[in-house]
Amino acid sequence: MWPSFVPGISSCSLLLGSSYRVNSYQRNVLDSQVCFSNGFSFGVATASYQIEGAWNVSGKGESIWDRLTHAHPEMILDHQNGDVADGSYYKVKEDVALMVELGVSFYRFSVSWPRILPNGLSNYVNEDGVRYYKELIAELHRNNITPVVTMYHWDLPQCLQELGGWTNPIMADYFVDYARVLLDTFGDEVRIWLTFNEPYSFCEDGYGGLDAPAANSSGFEDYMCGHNVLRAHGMVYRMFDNEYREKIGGHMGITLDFAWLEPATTSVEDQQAAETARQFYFGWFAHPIFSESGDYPPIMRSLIDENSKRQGFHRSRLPYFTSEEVEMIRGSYDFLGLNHYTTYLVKRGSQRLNVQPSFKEDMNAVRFQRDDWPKTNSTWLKVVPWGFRKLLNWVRLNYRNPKTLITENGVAYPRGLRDTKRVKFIDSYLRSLHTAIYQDGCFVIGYTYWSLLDNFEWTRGYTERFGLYEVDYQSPDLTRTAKLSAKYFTNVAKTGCLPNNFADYTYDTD
Ligand code: GBH
Repeated sequence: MWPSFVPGISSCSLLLGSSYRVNSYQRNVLDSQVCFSNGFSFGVATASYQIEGAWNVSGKGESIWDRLTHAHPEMILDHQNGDVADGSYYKVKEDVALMVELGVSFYRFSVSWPRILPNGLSNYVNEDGVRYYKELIAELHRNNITPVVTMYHWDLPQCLQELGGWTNPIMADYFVDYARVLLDTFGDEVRIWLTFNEPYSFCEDGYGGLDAPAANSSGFEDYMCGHNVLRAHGMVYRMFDNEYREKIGGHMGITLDFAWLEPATTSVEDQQAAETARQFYFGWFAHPIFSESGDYPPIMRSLIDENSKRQGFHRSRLPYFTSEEVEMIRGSYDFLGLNHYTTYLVKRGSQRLNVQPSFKEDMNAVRFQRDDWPKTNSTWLKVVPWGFRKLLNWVRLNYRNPKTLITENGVAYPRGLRDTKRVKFIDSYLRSLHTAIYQDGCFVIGYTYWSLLDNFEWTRGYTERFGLYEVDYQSPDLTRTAKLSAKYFTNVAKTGCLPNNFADYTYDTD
């Protein structure tokens, strides 16, 4: 799935002639049709806690999401949990068959740390956890689907949270031990690794907010979490580089989420506020790894240092890396995994939260969305396809055009198989992505739809459905049924082209 082409303006020519994928699936290719080049891959994604269920069977340990949903169901919108979820733990063949139907070339899933190491530590490996992921990986290979494996998609072993979780510096060492188990166990069959999914989300929402472990300590614990996660990522990447790459090959990256941040007005003040917000929301994790100079973004460093001082703290609330750590983390990637869903406008100003110091107060900028942007079934997600192109270009210009895999993009709408809105969402975002690649020269090698299946959406429970396949949570076998968007995505994945019209995908009644 790793193309040799280096995109640039000239790669526009790829749109003509020879690099069309021509197969029996392709109908009436017109010259104007929007096509991705041959090397470009399409896939789908999920995450362990959101789909597996089987939360306490066959030796699995408790995770921080098991704990939160059991102890505080009132903190989940529908008071539900991932105990059963989509039952994917029991449906390896069934789920992979859906991917075969879609014609995708890769599957991004995550490994549950407490399923492999029930207590979090590597002195005891749970063999049934190993068996499950081995079966899944083998079934993928049998069907020519490349596994893309995320080591950490938010389900920390509860035992490690008792030690402070990601706020404790020793967590980086324990993550290295866990990663070593994964590389030793699955390294021969997995070539593409992501260390973390969206550190911003789990540090800010988990340690700064009310996602598990719900530490709700923004401006302190979020920064500690980020610091240790960046160290953990760098350490695992260096271990991979020094001890595994030659033996087993492969590629390692990290997935960061980036909602595009557009200035609310053309005023210099708002332009600056938007750029500061980009450095806080995205640069916090991207700058130490992907920038030429490494370390935290200078604006983040100086604002948090100044604020901390003014607030009477003896030291900055944003920890400092040693110069060895800066070097270790700088450049610790083979590719960037990018999650993108939506866009916000930004203006200068305080949130006036009137509380303790916080991440949002530190940046002195406010983020909001326009009421006339199309709504979805997620309060935070409005449909703004042009933001996709803008953020990809910002990444290209700021981080020397890194090789990028879109590891998530998707949308939730109310239950229903005739999901024409989802078809339009995917189509419009893919058009924006296409322009970024073939007109602007952004180096993007693949696109992953979130998600294969409806699933447990964290604090939103089962109220938000992102799947190409609907899951019937009332049926005993958790029946999966293709939505219209699955049919659309099949066509895209198999031809590499976007259909010229939606005639096949829309209904008169819509
Ligand atoms: C992704 O994050 C996750 O990686 C994935 O697990 C998840 O299923 C998918 O989104 C869809 O939700 O509710 O107003 O507090 C995307 C980034 C960051 C978006 C946290 C939602 C919470 C906003 N997410 N954010 S709010």
